[in-house]
Amino acid sequence: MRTAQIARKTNETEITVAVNLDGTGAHAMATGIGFFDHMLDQLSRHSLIDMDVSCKGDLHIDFHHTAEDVGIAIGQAISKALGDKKGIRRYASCDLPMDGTLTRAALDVSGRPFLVFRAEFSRDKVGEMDTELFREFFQAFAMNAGITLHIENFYTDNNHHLAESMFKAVARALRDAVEIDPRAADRIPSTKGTL
Ligand SMILES: [Mn+2]
Repeated sequence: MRTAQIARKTNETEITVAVNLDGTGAHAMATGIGFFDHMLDQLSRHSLIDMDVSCKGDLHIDFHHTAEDVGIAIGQAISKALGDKKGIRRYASCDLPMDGTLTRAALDVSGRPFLVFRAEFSRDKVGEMDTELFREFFQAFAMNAGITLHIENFYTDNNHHLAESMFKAVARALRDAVEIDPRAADRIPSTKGTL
């Protein structure tokens, strides 16, 4: 079973995450930030990775610690569930349109964490959430999942759709990249023999 659970507690946040890579996209999100929950719903739903995420964070300060630490914990859970990465497709990308917005996510489940993030919001917040925190989330996620992740927005006419297109594009690419390739199910997808 490609599943994992993470419990992470600091003076700033207390988080539990459970994932099943071979799920159906069943999820329960409780970060205390409505818009963030809405985005994480997309991440699970469109990756078909079951995700339970609970975070009690210091939201009275601001949303930074919660966004970053949830990214850390989800990344750790996915890395743990992947194990030795045997049989995965490894590379995937998705161009994701939402009305007048188009965003690409391309990723390599390589064990080499890296983030390229090219997107500019024209508002400081969507819902209650600071738009600068989406980069923080994906940075923490990529570093802890061990994924090379490129997110690029080509154009947008709506900040809600801009954020949502990122999460959906990453989700869809993640689904393809972590899926077992039946033609190579017993192999680790690297000529080095390890990822
Ligand atoms: Mn929406």
